[in-house]
Amino acid sequence: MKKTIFNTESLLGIYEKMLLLRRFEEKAGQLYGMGLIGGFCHLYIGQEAVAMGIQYASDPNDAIITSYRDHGFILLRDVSPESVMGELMGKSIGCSKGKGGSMHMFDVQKGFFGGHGIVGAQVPLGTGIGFSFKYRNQPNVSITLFGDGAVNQGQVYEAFNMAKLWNLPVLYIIENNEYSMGTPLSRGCATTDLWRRGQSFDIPGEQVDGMDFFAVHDAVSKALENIRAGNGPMILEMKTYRYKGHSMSDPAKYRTKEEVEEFKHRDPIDDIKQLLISEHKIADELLKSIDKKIRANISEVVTRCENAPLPDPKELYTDVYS
Ligand SMILES: Cc1ncc(C[n+]2csc(CCOP(=O)(O)OP(=O)(O)O)c2C)c(N)n1
Ligand SMILES: [Mg+2]
Repeated sequence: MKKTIFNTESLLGIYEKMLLLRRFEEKAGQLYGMGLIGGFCHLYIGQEAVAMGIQYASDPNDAIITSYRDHGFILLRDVSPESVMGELMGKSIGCSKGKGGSMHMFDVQKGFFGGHGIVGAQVPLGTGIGFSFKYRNQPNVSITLFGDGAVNQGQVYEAFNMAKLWNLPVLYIIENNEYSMGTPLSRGCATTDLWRRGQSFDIPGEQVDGMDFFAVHDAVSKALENIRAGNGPMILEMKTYRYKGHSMSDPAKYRTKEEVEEFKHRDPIDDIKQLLISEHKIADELLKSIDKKIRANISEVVTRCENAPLPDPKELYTDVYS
């Protein structure tokens, strides 16, 4: 892959961001266990290369819309960890004023359109965002993410049809982490080459190693360029893996230890770390100090969130319709 286009400074920045996602999620899991986060909560641990590769390849004015596994995406849109953690903890300082929680993160000013709990529902919404870009002659792309469990939903194909018919600037990204809750891909999907799911609409697709930041960055950069040139929608299937269970209530006993270990050997953050050490001659001490700084920042964020107020009961009646 094109590792050479990244200099030491940019790689360090990428490493720091990916590690922030990882440590943030670990802390969220811990707080959930302590009862400080309630409701549903789905962690992004293991899949960081996908969000980071997309973020690095896209323009801040491109839109991102995804499922409930959304913490990493909103953090990478430069929404503050305090605003995201505050939302998880149901506090008024949260990005959705503490009323959305884990599955409903939002910051439209930063181009992040959620956080959606209904499997597949974000696909027509993301297609609509693509329509609005085209209608307003904006040169942007709607990056619409969904999981391997969403690919059999009818509304996905209704959206594909319209996107191709109207030549909309939408990049569909399937995060294929091999499981839909406890159901492995092959048990729920008649065809498992998900990148081919747009074929009958003439939407080109490609499979990408979603554990490799460089592969994701490369594929998304090319796809965005192609879509911006007016060539209509595309599909990228990211082969990725989640290290934790589906949600906080899932001990993930449906997977073998060996399978999980195999993917842990391909940890996307370790990959960048090894590259920094071996090719960019970065000292392990520097990387450790980055980790320490991230952990300390997150701890401070949590303290501030613990001290922040809950939403006012009157807020029950605001933001219900937009
Ligand atoms: C329409 C609908 N059906 C079922 C559910 C219950 N459900 C929540 S998550 C999920 C699995 C989705 O898996 P996938 O799309 O692969 O995403 P992942 O959790 O792996 O990121 C299901 C079936 C739901 N939220 N919405
Ligand atoms: Mg899945």
